[in-house]
Amino acid sequence: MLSKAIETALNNQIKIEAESSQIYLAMACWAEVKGLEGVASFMYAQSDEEREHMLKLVKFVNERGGHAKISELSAPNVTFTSFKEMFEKLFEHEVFVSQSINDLVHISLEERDYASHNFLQWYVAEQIEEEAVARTILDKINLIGDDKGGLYLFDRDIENLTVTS
Ligand code: OFO
Repeated sequence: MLSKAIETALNNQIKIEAESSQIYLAMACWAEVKGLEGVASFMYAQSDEEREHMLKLVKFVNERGGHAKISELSAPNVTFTSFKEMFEKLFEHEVFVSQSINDLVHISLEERDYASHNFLQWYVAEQIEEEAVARTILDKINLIGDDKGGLYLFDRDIENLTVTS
């Protein structure tokens, strides 16, 4: 059985994961209309994964005697000044999500909720991977700079970087 404090915190995370899915869907659309198919499919895949993260939490909350709340979401950014800016935003967002997961882990310990603590370890590991992928992409973008040929190759290769979960 979930305590009120952990249920509220998990519901907050459900909203964050849903918003992450929307944020990356908006990035996918921007990349697609700019003609970068590889980047777009990477972002569509990221968006799908965030929905999976959300659903995993929804089911956990409901199975543990809580009630998962599906709430209104903040609208994501839909335009970016450059691909670099878009991937910087993705990285910053993943760092924010990691912080939120850390806070949740902290609450689960305060509440002595070891089932939730155990469940959350999957998210801790996932965030390490997602931050690492985002960092690798940013390094590549910095290497490319303004080189159009480099951007073409980057767009072709990024699909191999999709995070698996
Ligand atoms: Fe990319 O973050 Fe979910 O967990």
